[in-house]
Amino acid sequence: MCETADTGTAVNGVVRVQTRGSISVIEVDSPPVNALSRDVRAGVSSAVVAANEDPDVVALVITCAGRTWMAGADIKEFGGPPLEPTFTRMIGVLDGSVKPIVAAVHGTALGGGLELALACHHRVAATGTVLGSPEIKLGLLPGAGGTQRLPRLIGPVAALDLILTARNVAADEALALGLVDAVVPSDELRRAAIATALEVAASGQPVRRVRDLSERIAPDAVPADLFTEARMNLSRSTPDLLAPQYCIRCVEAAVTMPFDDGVALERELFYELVDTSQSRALRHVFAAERRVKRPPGESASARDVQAVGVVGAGTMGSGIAMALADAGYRVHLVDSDRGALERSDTSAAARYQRMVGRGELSEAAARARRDSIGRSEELVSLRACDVVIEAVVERSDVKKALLRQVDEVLGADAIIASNTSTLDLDDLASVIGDPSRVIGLHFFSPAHIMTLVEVVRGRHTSPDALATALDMCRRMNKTGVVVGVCPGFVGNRMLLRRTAAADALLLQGAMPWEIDAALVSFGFKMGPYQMSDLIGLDVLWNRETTSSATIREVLCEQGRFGQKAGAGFYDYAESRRGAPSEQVADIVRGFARRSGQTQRAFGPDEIVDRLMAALVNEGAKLLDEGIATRGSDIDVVWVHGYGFPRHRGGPMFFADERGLDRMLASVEELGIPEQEPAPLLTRLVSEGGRLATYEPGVPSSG
Ligand code: T1G
Repeated sequence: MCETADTGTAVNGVVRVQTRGSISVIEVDSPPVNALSRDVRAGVSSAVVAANEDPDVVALVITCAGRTWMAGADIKEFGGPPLEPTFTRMIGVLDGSVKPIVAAVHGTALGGGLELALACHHRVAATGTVLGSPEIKLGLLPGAGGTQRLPRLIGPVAALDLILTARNVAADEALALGLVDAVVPSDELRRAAIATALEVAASGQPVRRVRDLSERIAPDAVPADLFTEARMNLSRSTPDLLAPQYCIRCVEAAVTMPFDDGVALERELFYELVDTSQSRALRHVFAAERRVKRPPGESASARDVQAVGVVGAGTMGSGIAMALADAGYRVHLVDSDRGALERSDTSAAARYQRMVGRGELSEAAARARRDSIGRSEELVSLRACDVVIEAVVERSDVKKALLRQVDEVLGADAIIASNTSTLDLDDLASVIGDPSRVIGLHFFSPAHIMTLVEVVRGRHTSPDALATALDMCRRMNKTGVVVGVCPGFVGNRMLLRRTAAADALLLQGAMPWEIDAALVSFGFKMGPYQMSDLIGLDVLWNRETTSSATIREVLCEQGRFGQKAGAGFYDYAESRRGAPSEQVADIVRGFARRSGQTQRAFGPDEIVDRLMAALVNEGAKLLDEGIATRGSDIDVVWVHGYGFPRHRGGPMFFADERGLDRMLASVEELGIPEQEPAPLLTRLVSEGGRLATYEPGVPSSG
């Protein structure tokens, strides 16, 4: 951490300057992450100019107070007009400095923060610092000279790697790359930066501007196929994303054009990206993911949770136990079936060994992780737990009986969570003496991998139980979204509507593979029928009562249970990916004919409209009912729980982009009785409102 200067002259509300002998120490103090807002840019620019005009100053140090060096541009400024001084102007001031500037970097030096450091002449980093160019995660590119300076400092190969992977580089790798000149203990950072500034000034050498470096970008230093290769990789990995392609153009310009021309191209392409739907969608998701940490309603402090119990050592329970162990909790996994406990331990051990093999864990850490999950057949072992999560079979009678037992075993203030995905949490809570300690934690399978958790707030759930659940999600590196109680909560209730809309299209002339293809080209990893084959068509099928009433029933009656049976909606005999099946086509056509509906072809755009309309309409109903509290929460649920492509922003953001009037028209074409238009959707269409920014009680920006 950077100690905060105890004195100094305020340049403005977020930048102050302290003179240490002949060194001007410029300190940015703009919590929480010293984002490069207009005021920060103005303060730094003025301080650098003043130091250059001060005859007593021989060199400058730029440093930050608080947890981190500047973590990038202020994302809240995007979408509006560029505010003076722009990044270009601020970087130009640093470029114009005739006195050496040393950046004293700590925390997360990201995006524009890294670019500011690159415009300094030397960089000293504290141990533990990470540096990176995450702009493509926001659908952008490093727009303050980063695409031109990085190649000159660390070479175009490393520069492309950093920019296209958006990964964080640890301090020691940064030192090896030449991104920083020294790494020092945190508590010596300011002193070391000042010493560097004095040393460089005393050398009498001209300032070493990164923009003037040329060795790393000399033609013979650049692999001939670097950019062709990079473009080919993108065409395979993220063909739809614009920002990575624009980044390649800029880095290529760094090795083919003069510096200023490269900066001009970078700026032109940056402003082009800022206005794209992809960047607005990615920035929307970024902000929405942070908003979900602050649910509306009474706030409370999270309790200190050390030991967590999990009841049920099946797939979900074991996954939850591993997710908790990964987060450093002591875990007590209970199951009356010793075989289930042993299988759970075996799969955990295998997973940790795989992580050791991948270099993600040391042997010792893997052993400690495995040992942090205690296993027992006795509920009494839960006594010392601060939280207990039940993940037993999805039957109300079984869950209620268990919850009664758990209630007797636990301490009075332990929190009791249910992982139910379909049952009424309030009904389950009714068997607990104090229902305020009951909450839902709907993990998604596999629980140790999927990032979404629907945090179900019951009628009596206390604010501190809610805060504790959200804090646990944060510790598990998961995204907890608070939802209300209803069948399927938010995600699955919307998914059911999308499935119904897809099935309705089958009766009007579409084929399963056409529907899947439309969603895959939209950006999903798979469509509804590919997902059904993966999960298994027989999951909800009843052998006793089946009566060939639906396409799924007929497929199950023919043993076409999906991938596991070698056939489902698709045939898997020839290819693992599955091939359209003539047999299934005949079944679909038969049902369509008997439905008496007009048959016609559907293009991908119309298929997407219909399925999105079903999603969005149900989302609007969830908002109307208060089950979801923000439109952007629903987007987070779908991006994190259902593979909604991030660069599309989530269903609500997508609907706004497509046009709510067009969505409403598609809802009306669904022709599904229980999917009549949601009142909120109709109202927002008439008011010109937006779903993605909708929050009851908060004016929805048009
Ligand atoms: N601008 C404004 N606010 C930001 C911010 C940013 N860049 N980054 C974080 N915040 C807020 C965030 O909204 C939250 O506020 C609080 O800080 C803590 O964030 C010109 C164009 C830095 C690793 O992409 O990756 O520079 O909601 O909960 O988990 O070429 O925030 O509490 O009120 O995430 O400890 C490039 C984005 C921008 C970095 C900290 N930079 N931020 O993680 O805390 S584009 C980024 C992060 C750019 C240049 C280009 C993370 C973090 P609140 P948090 P965290």
